[in-house]
Amino acid sequence: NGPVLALVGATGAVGGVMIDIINGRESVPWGEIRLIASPRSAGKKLTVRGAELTVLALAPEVFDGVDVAMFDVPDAVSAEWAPIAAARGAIAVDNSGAFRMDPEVPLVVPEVNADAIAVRPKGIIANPNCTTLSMMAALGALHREFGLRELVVASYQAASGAGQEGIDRLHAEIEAVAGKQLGARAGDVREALEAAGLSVEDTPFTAPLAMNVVPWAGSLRDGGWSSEELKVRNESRKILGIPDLKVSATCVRVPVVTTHSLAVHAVFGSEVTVERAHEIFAAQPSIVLVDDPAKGSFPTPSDVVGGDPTYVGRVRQALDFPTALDFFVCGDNLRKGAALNTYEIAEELAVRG
Ligand code: 11C
Repeated sequence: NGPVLALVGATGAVGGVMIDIINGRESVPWGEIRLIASPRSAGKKLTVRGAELTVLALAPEVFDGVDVAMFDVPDAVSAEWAPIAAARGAIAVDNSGAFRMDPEVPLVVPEVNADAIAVRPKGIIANPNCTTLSMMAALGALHREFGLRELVVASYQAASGAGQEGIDRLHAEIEAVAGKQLGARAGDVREALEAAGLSVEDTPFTAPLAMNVVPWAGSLRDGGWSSEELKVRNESRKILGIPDLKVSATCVRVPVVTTHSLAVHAVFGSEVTVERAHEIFAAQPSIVLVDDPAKGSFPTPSDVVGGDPTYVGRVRQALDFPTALDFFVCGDNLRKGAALNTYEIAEELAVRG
């Protein structure tokens, strides 16, 4: 009758995308799907593959009989409840940061390291941060041929990385600055937001995001690094299986609603050409190559949002670095960056029995 799938966090921003993804699949391997959320959201009714399901309140018993439980909830909720689900016999696939760097928890991007899901002593599998994920399909494919040695990246992260609150804030800021002649004097955007009642002391982005870029995401760590930059470093090493990979990241928020982008400088163990990189990208089913700058053709977030693949363009052989490539990637941070990759791991588990 098929395995039982649970979705914890069914009523959140990523949970909604997860349900869209399940509804959009031609077929699913599941005999039953359970929707779970906080007691506050329990009782809501949501339609999944034509059936109206009632959201259940998070409790230990809801995991009884569940084979795979996907978690799209804050770190602290996952830290408490993924082990409970695992103790009740489910494999927890967790999209929070709670377990990603636990050596007993695989961190999986199916097209890069699918086999890692087989070794999961805690019954938990982690899904990477959306910023790391956005470049993993491209880097994994190149690494298999050229051997990745060093990575220098700058991110251009969308507001929805900060959840619904981030989306709402960006929309409100854009409304507050719309039609005004701003951007010629330091502080004028900030003043316009304050005048519209949008305190810049109380924003998920630390600074105005409309008409701006903000070199900050996450929380402060030693040495002036942000938690997001350290996640990019640590998670890339773990997913690619290169513990000593040299990584330097600068994470930047941009006024885009959804779809993270990254400018990537990747140094390899052998010489690389754009032609071969194009062939490698074209052969990877989860990558769409959009790379014809003479025709103005390259990926941008507003052109690719809502899509499942990683979009890659601006591929260049770095002029002063014979073993390095520079390129630009865009990936929907709510789909492949979160819900889709989590769901792909769950389906892989179902396929492998
Ligand atoms: C952002 N990447 O764009 C973050 C959101 O570790 O799962 C996801 C945080 C995480 O703000």
